[in-house]
Amino acid sequence: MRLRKILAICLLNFFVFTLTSINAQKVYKPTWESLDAHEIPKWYEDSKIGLSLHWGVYSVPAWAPRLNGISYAEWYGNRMKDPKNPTYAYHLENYGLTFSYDNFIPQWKANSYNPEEWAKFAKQMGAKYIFITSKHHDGFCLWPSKYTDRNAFKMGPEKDILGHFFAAARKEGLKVGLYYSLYEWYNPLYTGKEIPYAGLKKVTGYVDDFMIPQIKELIDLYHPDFFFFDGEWDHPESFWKMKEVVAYYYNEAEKRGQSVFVNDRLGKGERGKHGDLYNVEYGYDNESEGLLSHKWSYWQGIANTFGYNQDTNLEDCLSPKQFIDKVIMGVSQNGNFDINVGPTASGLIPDYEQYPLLELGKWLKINGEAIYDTRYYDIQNEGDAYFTAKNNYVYAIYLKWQGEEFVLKSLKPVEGSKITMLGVPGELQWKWNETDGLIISYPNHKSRPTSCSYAWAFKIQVK
Ligand code: H79
Repeated sequence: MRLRKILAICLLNFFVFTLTSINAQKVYKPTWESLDAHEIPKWYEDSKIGLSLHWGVYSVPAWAPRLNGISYAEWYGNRMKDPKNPTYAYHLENYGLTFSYDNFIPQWKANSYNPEEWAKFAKQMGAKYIFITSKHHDGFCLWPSKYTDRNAFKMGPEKDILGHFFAAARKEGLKVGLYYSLYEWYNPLYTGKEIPYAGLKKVTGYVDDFMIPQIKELIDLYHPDFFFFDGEWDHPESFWKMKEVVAYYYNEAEKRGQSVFVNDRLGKGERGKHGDLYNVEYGYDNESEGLLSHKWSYWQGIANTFGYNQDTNLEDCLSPKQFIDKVIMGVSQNGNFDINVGPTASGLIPDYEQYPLLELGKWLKINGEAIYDTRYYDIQNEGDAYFTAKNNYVYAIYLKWQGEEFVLKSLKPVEGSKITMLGVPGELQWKWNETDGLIISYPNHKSRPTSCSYAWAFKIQVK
């Protein structure tokens, strides 16, 4: 009898223990140790391609000089005040000395704002997630923040831009995130300099009473799937208290069972150290960087600007081939590609920005199998062939057409392996030997397959 009772208690304990551990949420603490244990969501690793948008008051003047091909048109509000920068002269000529940046606010009408179109476009180009500037360095907010009237609901467009954005993107099945700039160039709360700043509500501390509450407000209102923070470089993490912010974000997401991530811009000197992914903004040297064992993402404007720049020529834009090559090279090195477009003030994505992205979408319709859900392979590339891996397969994606024979010294298929080229029906003949490696023949077609004209992917069983 006694034994039975003990057994029953044991059993009960077992159930209670199991049930509570199933329901147990991870709780993150505001320490690097705790936050570093957070894992990047599988959905992000699988997704590979995302669409980033920079849209705001700066989309009205929409101008910046180009330096080595790159422009930062979203920096207008800062550069217009620097007599050494061409933006100063441009502003003087077009608007005059007394026209302040905040005078652009009422001119931002966002008349053609149609986030459903943007979300559909993102899907067409093959992106699995989308994100937008909730607030850039100019401090203008794209949501009805209760902490400032400097927002698109109270001024300018008079719309809850983020509310519509989240609804539209989620309706299309995209993950949705936000860009948020920690610093603001001219916010008197931040700089301590009393200057006119449209919409400002006076509180005591920028970080404690404004920035942190704003980020929490965004989390609570929209449950974003991720954050790309920026503008962290003025101060260390201890100033911004981003460990607290990220712990709050992770814990709120845990409660909802949501898999979220943040980038590594969490304080001066912290890039490449913490956060779920490391952000590379422009300039990544494909050959020397090699394998990056930490998840990273490549972030750049397709037209080499983030915000809309009216002074963009076709040659300022990546061509479809340049862009698709970069995507392939990045993915083979454990990267995602977060490509940015800058809609016009009214809300249209310029045609020259759409074109390369839509070409990527077409390429992915055939070759997506070699990109999505893959992981990096032991070797990133062999000459013009870049590798990705999934299950028992390696995909060798050639950036250049080779002719009738494709030679790969670094791959050994399993015996009897079928080798195919994505988009081309039928098996290809191949042979392998110790000296020459793998030789795939492409004899049935004297010319390139018409399925694609940018890059060609072989599917090879290696396990
Ligand atoms: O939001 C986009 C950029 O505005 C922001 N990050 C991406 C995602 C960014 N802020 N600063 N930087 C990128 C790099 C700094 C560039 C600068 Fe300059 C060089 C600031 C001053 C000199 C380029 C030239 C921008 C303004 C003048």
